[in-house]
Amino acid sequence: MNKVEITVDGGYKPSEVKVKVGEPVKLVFNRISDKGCLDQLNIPALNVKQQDLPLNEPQEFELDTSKAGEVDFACGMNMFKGKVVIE
Ligand SMILES: [Cu+2]
Repeated sequence: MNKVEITVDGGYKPSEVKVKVGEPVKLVFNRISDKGCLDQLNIPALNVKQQDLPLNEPQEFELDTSKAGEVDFACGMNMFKGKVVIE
């Protein structure tokens, strides 16, 4: 299982990630600062809604990479955005 780390620090770093179709991937969101309004996470495609991201406690989400496409994610208020491109 490949882990794709996304650091949450006043935004998503990186805000765009590419993975391969069929590659087993876990998204790991690690919030390291209180900047912005990024303490909650939405990943609609994974039914993740208003999920809390505790500071410095990486949260893992298994990604379905069986089909090409894009998986969007955003903060709890849908202000900060990012995406995973499956290709
Ligand atoms: Cu927000």
